[in-house]
Amino acid sequence: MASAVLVFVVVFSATACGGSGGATVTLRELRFEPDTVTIKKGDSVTWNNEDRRNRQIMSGAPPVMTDDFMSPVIETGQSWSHTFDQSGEFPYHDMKIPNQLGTVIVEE
Ligand SMILES: [Cu+2]
Repeated sequence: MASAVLVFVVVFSATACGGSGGATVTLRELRFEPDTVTIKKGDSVTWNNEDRRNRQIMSGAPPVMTDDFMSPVIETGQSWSHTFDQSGEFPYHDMKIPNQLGTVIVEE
């Protein structure tokens, strides 16, 4: 039991240290976790689908869609990343659950 926990911690911190930063959002039942992430310009956000259903991320907050980014359908267990090359505040939603909102804040 203790070794299983240790392996998990090692894998998790190795992932967090990879690349130049960025953030990870977990897609769970009816929510984004966390629903707001802050990154630096040039960093990426990765969405991991741990929900039972397929998900699809699109920029904008309905009814205002934007064309900043849109993922393909992300199946359960899959992930998708997007690199943000411009600073600003980017609201997004789930195409399957339009009232589910998140925000990516990209700092200069
Ligand atoms: Cu949409």
